[in-house]
Amino acid sequence: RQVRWNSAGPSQKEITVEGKTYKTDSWMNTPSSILDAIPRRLHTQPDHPLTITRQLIESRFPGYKTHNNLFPIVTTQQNFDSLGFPPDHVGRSRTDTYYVNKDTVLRTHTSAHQADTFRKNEADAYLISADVYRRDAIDRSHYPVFHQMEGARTWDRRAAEKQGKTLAQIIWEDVAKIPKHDVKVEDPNPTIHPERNPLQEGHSADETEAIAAHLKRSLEDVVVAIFNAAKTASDAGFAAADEPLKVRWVEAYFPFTSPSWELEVFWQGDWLEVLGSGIVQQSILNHASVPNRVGWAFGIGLERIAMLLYSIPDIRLFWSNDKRFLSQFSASSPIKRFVPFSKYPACFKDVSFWLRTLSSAAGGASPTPAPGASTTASFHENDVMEIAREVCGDVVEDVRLTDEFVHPKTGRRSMCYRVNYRHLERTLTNEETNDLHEKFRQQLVDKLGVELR
Ligand code: FA5
Ligand code: MG
Repeated sequence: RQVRWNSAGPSQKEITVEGKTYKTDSWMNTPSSILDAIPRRLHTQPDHPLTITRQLIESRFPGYKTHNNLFPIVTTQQNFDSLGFPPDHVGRSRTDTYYVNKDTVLRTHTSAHQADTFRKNEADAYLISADVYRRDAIDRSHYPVFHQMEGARTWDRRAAEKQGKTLAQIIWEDVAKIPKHDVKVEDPNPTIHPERNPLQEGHSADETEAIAAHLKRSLEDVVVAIFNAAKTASDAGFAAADEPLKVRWVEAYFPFTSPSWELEVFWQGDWLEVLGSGIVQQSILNHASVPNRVGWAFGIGLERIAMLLYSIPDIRLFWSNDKRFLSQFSASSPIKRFVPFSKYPACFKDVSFWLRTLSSAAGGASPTPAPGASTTASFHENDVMEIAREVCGDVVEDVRLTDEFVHPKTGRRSMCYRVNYRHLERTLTNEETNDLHEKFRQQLVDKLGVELR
């Protein structure tokens, strides 16, 4: 075990993760099950589908400096401040982010390393692949630990000057070097827009258009490469519909890029977001002591790409040590579609409860309270999700809110969640599921102070 809880005196608590020790405080909300995931580093495990996916993407970015081993515990400065997140941004909330202490978090995205990597100034371009951590919903495409690859490409104005060219000229020349494709791309929004996407200070319109073109062509090339790899797979799921690949660029917002876009791929009848990207805010490069550089960055979800590539139906499978899963992937042979082992039966169980109220303690419900008479204590669904993960581990496939109402007289709020229990590797017994569900219900009471109905 690489994660250790140390007890140093009655009020002092610390944790040690891979030899690094952190003091915890009242901000600490990271359960040991999450800390235990840190040493796994799935994206570097030989023949793991996330490793193969990472390598496939890396192969489309020759010359980019790769980082695959950056430590996941970072400061709030790295994860948020260095990227221009405002102090009240929801991403900073303890309901969304795993804290170790007030100033220390498990990185929520690979962008946490952007400023430091720019500051190192080792290369014009880099790729960072890493595990990231978010308190989030539970379903087949969300898991509290997943993997991202961050990429960035910058150009140095002084290098252009030396060559006697404009920066835009140099970038357009680089755009021309990116492999061409004939995939249909929807991209209706103008790069520059007076309100939504005004030019960044110091950037010319031509530079901005050139950087945007380089970013978009580079990432389209990745998606086309993934699609082609999936197509050559026998009976490929991604290409199974025999439909041509369709992608589109959608305007997005990130505090650290402007303009910003998400790339979506049409898959199984729906648009699926695969990455976020944009032109790097000049202030970030300036603060990183490379004010002469301009460029773009992206962050892509490796699980999402691997699920497309192999037709992997459930994100929990990436964590499986079952040979029936792992033996299906090999870095040295062509991509083959994942053959699911038989799907074991699902078991649905509901839990309904009243939320804790702030005024109900004082004598309970009054005879004729006005609607909203009692104030509901703060409640966040991610806490329910986490308790489900803590109690049930990967046996829980899905947790969904199925009903919610406010009592007309007491003003109390009731919630009903439906939990789908399903083991990936075997059939659960009734007893096991009942046991898990009972523990889950009890933990909701103990940790959230709800009243079961
Ligand atoms: C970000 O994390 C930004 N840091 C991306 C970025 C980097 C933008 C650099 C601009 C410049 P977002 O939260 O949308 O953005 O996540 C990026 C990608 O990670 C998503 O498109 C998706 O592919 C993947 N992703 C996000 N949340 C999850 C999740 N819970 N499970 C699996 N994949 C996820
Ligand atoms: Mg997004």
